[in-house]
Amino acid sequence: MKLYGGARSRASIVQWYLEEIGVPYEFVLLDIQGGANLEPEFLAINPMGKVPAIVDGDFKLWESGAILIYLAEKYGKMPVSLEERATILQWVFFANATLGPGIFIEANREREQRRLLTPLNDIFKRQPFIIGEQFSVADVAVGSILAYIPMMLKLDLSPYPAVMDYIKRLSERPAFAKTIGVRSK
Ligand SMILES: N[C@@H](CCC(=O)N[C@@H](CS)C(=O)NCC(=O)O)C(=O)O
Repeated sequence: MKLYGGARSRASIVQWYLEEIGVPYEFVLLDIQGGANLEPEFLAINPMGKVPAIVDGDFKLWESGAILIYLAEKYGKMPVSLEERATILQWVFFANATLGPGIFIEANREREQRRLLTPLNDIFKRQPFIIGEQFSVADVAVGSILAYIPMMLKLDLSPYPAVMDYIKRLSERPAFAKTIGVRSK
C-alpha cells in the first residue's frame, strides 16, 4: 500500500488510520509547493491532483473519506448491520462535507461553529467516541477535523469542554501522536 501525501496535508488523516489498524504502508511524500501533485505521474493516480491518494496493488483511490471507508472495509473494521454502517458513513461525510467546511472556511465559521460544536459537545458528554464506547473510523474522520482546530486556528474551544476532552483522548493514542500529532509539535 502506498499513501501519497504532502508534508502537512490531509494524508495525515489516512496515515493515522493506517497506524491505528496496523497496516504496513509506504508514505510517498510529494513536494506540493513544487507542484509534484500536478505532474503526469501523480495525475495518473488522482486526476484532480490532490492528496491523499492510495495505491493498493492495482487499485487507486483518492478522497480521504473514501480511503478511510475502503480501509475499514478491507480490514474488517466496519460493523455488520446496514444501520451501523450507514451511521459510520454519516459521520465520515459530516466530517468532510459539513464540519471541515463549517470550521475551516472563514466565511462559514461564525455562522457554523456554535451550531456544530454544541451538539458534538453534548455527544461527548455522554460517550467517549463518536458512535459510542468504541473507537471507530468515524473518530478518525471527525476527530482529525476537531484536532486541527487548536493546531491551526485561534478558536476558543473552552465553551466546549467535552470536545476538548475528546481531542485530548484522541491525541493520547500512539497512532495519532505519530501522525496528526506531529503537526502540533
Ligand atoms: N476532500 C479532499 C481534499 C483534498 C485536498 O484538498 N488536499 C490538499 C492537501 S490537504 C491538496 O492536495 N492540495 C494541493 C492542491 O490543491 O494543489 C480529501 O479529503 O481528500
